[in-house]
Amino acid sequence: MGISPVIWQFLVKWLTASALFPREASTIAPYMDALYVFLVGMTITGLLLVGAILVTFSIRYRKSVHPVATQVEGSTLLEATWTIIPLAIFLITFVWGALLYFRIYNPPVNSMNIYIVGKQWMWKAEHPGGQHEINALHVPTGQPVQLTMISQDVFHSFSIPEFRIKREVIPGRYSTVWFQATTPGDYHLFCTQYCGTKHSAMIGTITALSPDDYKKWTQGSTSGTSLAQNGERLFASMGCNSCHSGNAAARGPNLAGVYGSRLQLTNGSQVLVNEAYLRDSILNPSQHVTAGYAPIMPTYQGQISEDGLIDLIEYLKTLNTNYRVQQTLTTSQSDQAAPPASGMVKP
Ligand code: HEC
Ligand SMILES: [Cu+2]
Repeated sequence: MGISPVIWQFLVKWLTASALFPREASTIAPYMDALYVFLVGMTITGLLLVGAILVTFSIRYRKSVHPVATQVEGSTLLEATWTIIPLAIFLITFVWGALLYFRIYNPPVNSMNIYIVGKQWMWKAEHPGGQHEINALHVPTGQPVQLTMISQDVFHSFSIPEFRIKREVIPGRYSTVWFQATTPGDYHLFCTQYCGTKHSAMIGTITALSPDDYKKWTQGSTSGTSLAQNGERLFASMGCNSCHSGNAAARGPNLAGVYGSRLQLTNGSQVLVNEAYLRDSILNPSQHVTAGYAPIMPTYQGQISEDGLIDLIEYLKTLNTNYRVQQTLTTSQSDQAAPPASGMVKP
């Protein structure tokens, strides 16, 4: 930035105080605003330049002074100047914008993950610890937070103006965005994609808390079971463990450690197993069959909600060893929650 920090701070204070600008409350906000001010500055400079030339020429070459027009031949220097300067400005803007884009869309590796499910007309937030919120989201300051978002119906868009973030929330596909809140406080959450009658009511409050307060909040508002624990129950009650028992003779692959691994598919390609892939392999198993297995897994399309899928995914992510599957298996057999499916291998 060419602007000195003092002028910059003054500018931001003035813009915020005059209610022209939302507060800057995330680490990315000053970077976004710098680019924005640069763009506005360039636009105003261009406007003033053209305006000044227009007025000067109208006075200088008015009819009473210049009754007969003089023919002017081209000037290479002039033409090169007015091509190269704007080109340079556009390229600077492009590179600047691209760098910022990569920064905004690549979450730091140490970020915590929260799920967001959008639907007509509300936002649901699901924390890994099992805290559920509606039209509200509590986050700690000083810690990168990644949101993994999906819509249950139409397109929505998740926007927190004070954090300068906004991302489409799409049916059938996870999209992500991240931020790091800097100042404790309450901030607006908007849906910025027209999504039906009560679109304007699809709003909420983001509460940024200091790390200590956040810890208190998570302890005070837990539902008792984490997402992974809910997923574990689903895994048993939906009969997933009849094929994914982890036994050598099981009909489905062992799912322990599958998250984050690279799978070889029957069609010869390789995939990285992330949240999106897990979701898709539950809904469209025949689309990408793991090498060495028959395409016998049934589709669960329409049988499980987005929340249920999130639970299952969080459960699968915890399966670093086969221990948990075996536990689930024994529990579900002992309380008869899921009668063993035909063809299930007896231990
Ligand atoms: C009838 C047996 C069967 C059932 C029931 C079943 N699966 Fe599968 N599953 C398979 C087989 C076989 C594969 C490997 C072939 C493929 O990718 O379709 C597989 C693949 C997968 C994969 C891809 C990862 C990998 O290692 O291939 C995931 C994730 C998965 N299943 C999760 C589930 C979940 C969650 C459930 C319950 C909602 C479930 N499965 C129910 C048989 C089954
Ligand atoms: Cu919406």
